Amino acid sequence: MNAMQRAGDREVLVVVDPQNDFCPGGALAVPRGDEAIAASNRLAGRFAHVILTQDWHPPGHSSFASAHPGRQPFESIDFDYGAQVLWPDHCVQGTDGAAFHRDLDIRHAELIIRKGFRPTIDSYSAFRENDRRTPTGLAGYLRERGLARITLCGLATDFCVQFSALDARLAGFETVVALDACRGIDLDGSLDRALAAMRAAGVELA
Ligand code: VGL
Ligand code: ZN
Repeated sequence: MNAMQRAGDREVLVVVDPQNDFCPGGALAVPRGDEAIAASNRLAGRFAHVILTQDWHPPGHSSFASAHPGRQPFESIDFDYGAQVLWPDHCVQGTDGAAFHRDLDIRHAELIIRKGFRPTIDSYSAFRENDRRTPTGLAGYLRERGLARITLCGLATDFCVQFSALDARLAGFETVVALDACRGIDLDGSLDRALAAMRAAGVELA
């Protein structure tokens, strides 16, 4: 789809985690994250079908460094299911930080997928939690709705957007990431690694 075209009926835009805590001033602010909100609003106008995801953690979630005495945010530790980065407390259920960004303006969004609500499992992907087993239900929803081509945007490019894009490919969907409507965290080169991994998996980077 080029810049001026409208998306077809089998296409869906998934806006990943457009929340206050991932924007400047928030608890886990992505540099220039607010630019992804404005760009997502514009992109959404071209899609008949839009889904939002919402990072939605209970207080004391296991992905929070504060739940692990002696650990600092952005350290990585081993969980049962593998390596897990520890984050500052963010997107706590019902808080202003977890709310959609005040400038997000996508009234026609049809579904909100919440993720990361299980106390002991983090979830970057909109499809599967970080244990790589627990489904969110999104793949089934898309199939039942006949939505076969997914465009992703939002926050953060190298975490939730990347994991969602790779899982979308694994589930057999055509997958596009609209990079101009994403912003990344970039921990130790994670942004470049994410772009390479998405390209290698057949994700179209637009
Ligand atoms: C995210 C870290 C922790 C994201 C969510 O939306 O990319 N990153 N929780
Ligand atoms: Zn989170």
